[in-house]
Amino acid sequence: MTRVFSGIQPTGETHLGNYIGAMRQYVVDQHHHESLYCVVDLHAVTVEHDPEVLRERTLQMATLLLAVGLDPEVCTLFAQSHVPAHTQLAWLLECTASFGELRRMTQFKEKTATGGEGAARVGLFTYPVLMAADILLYDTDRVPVGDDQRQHIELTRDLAERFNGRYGPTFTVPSGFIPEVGARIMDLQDPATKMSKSRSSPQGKVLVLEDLASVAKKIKRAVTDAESEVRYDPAAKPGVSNLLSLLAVATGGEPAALAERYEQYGPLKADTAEAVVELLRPVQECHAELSRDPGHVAAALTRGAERAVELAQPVLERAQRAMGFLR
Ligand code: AQP
Repeated sequence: MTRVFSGIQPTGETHLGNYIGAMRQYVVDQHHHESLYCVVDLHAVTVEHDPEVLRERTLQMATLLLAVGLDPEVCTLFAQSHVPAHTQLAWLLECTASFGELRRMTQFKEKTATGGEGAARVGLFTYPVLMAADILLYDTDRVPVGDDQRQHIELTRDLAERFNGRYGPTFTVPSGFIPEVGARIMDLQDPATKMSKSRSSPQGKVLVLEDLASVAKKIKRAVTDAESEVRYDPAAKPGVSNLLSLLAVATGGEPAALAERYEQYGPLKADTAEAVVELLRPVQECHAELSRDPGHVAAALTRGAERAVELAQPVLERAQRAMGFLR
């Protein structure tokens, strides 16, 4: 059976891009493949953080994953730091990766653009290797992610192939699964850039748990362009195309076909706002219910970690033996 793995950080507040680009795929995949989903809390400490907030957000992210539809009886949901094999394998892979290839990671360049490299934590530089370990540890075939993760998936594949070439067949070489529509939800105020937890302004991003009246308002105020033609053309018309993508995801349609139904931006914005509100409403209702019982979520994470350890340990030991460690 195909094995699926994906991770999501408990940093910032989860936005529509995270939901549409990643979480939505998780919910579908869990019913078709053996699926593991991980709240990657170790990745959250590559930048400054508050320990109490990290604890809260790890539980909140797990709660949200259950609210969007993950079923812990069907998939394995766990916190990364509960499975020590992630950091153990990361070291073996750090000794497989080269400085030059990590230096080329665009996210490192972007995230150090303002503060400079000198002050950046070493973990911010090496986290793509930890991400490769997260994935390779489960003999993963398929990794559902948004478009911004392409480079990380390529690195993971390169490291798996290099390790297998040097030390003998050890890792499954995974493929990224990037959805055709919604893989890159754009900032509502700056549609040339992706919706981002850290870089979008409050008006540029819609949060999954945001007040629904505010969601509708933000979508109705989304930046479009000076023309009036409704056409799906992400390069030439990023704002309008972003609205069409949101509408398509929320209604199950196809962006180019939906464009033909509109002659003006106003009705497109109104329909998109309504559709996104209805997409988020059941998630918010379920989240409110689950939040009343944090013990249930914590127990699901504990059970998930037990299962993850069972799967990860043999793969870690396989890699350790291949690399020459006494086992
Ligand atoms: N705008 C987006 N459109 C579609 N998918 C997106 N993802 C992120 N932004 C978009 C996908 O969400 C998943 C979670 O990624 P993560 O845990 O690495 O999230 P993050 O980095 O904390 O979130 P952001 O918004 O990407 O934060 P910034 O920009 O601050 O680093 C991934 O599958 C990702 O592709």
